[in-house]
Amino acid sequence: MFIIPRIMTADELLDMAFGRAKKIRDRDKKIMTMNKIKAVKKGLHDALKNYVRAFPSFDNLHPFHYELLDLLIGINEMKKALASLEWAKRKIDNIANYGIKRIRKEENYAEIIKAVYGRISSIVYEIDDSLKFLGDARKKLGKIPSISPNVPTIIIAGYPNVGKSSLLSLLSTARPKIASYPFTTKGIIVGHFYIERNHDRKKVQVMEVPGLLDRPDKDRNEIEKQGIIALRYLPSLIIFLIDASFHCGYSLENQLHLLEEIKKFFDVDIIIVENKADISKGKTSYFKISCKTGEGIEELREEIKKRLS
Ligand SMILES: Nc1nc2c(ncn2[C@@H]2O[C@H](COP(=O)(O)OP(=O)(O)OP(=O)(O)O)[C@@H](O)[C@H]2O)c(=O)[nH]1
Ligand SMILES: [Mg+2]
Repeated sequence: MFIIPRIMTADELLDMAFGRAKKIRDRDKKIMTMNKIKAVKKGLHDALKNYVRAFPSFDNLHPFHYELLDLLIGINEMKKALASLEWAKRKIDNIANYGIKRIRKEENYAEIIKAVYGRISSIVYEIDDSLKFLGDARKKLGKIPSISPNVPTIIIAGYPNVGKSSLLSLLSTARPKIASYPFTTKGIIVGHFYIERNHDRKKVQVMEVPGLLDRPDKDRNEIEKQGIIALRYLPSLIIFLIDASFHCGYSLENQLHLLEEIKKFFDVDIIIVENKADISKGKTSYFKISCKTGEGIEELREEIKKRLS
């Protein structure tokens, strides 16, 4: 989704740039010194420019991605780090250009190039923290699943351990980890399926958001907050999954309270589905499925088609 080149540290950038300069030879000392400075300038300039260009332009992001990046990385911090790369690029250009100008007029090439290298190194070291921050940001960006905010989206929400991943893998292409403990899913997971009707194929995005507990937003951790951001910006339909068998470890009352909160805060069509019908013995009057036996899954698929058309 966000493809960013590996970001070098200050040491690596300097090694790269000085390494290129080292290879430059010329019988004319003056020309050689100028070309070495030019090579250092170009190496650093191009690398920094590529880094800045590779990051998305934050103000044009869809609000879902904007808020997600802000939560996971921090938009202001990224902007500041990118601005410091821009600053360094300009500084390096100026230092190099000034050095070249001096070489044209003066004879002490060795002294000038030493001074230029020294000043450039200290500029690059000044942005080392920004480079490291952006390197970490790149790793986090690489883990964000590819989500199109403009494709119809179904969000599977509910308490931890109720079977959201199990349902996601039955309905879509996604193959999330399923386990008998809560908070198995630690980020947003996306799968797809197609609704076919009269030669028409409509792509639908199905998304599991990490298990939400019934608690105020300020108490929610980073993992839960990702789910709230998705619920705020993406769904055409919410499947609220309930486990009335107590197998998940949470009471039905708490789960239904969370459902009420979601209804209150998000103005989206909701299908309430009771999962684990194979063991819950039909405790509620909601739509019943079992991800284990497959009971109710086809009917749910039909209901989804109806609601999305
Ligand atoms: N008996 C029974 N067990 C089920 C059913 N659906 C899921 N499970 C089990 O319930 C447990 C939790 O399933 P997951 O699909 O990982 O639940 P989840 O809601 O994604 O959980 P988190 O990601 O941790 O919030 C696993 O042990 C599943 O095998 C079902 O219909 N019947
Ligand atoms: Mg899960």
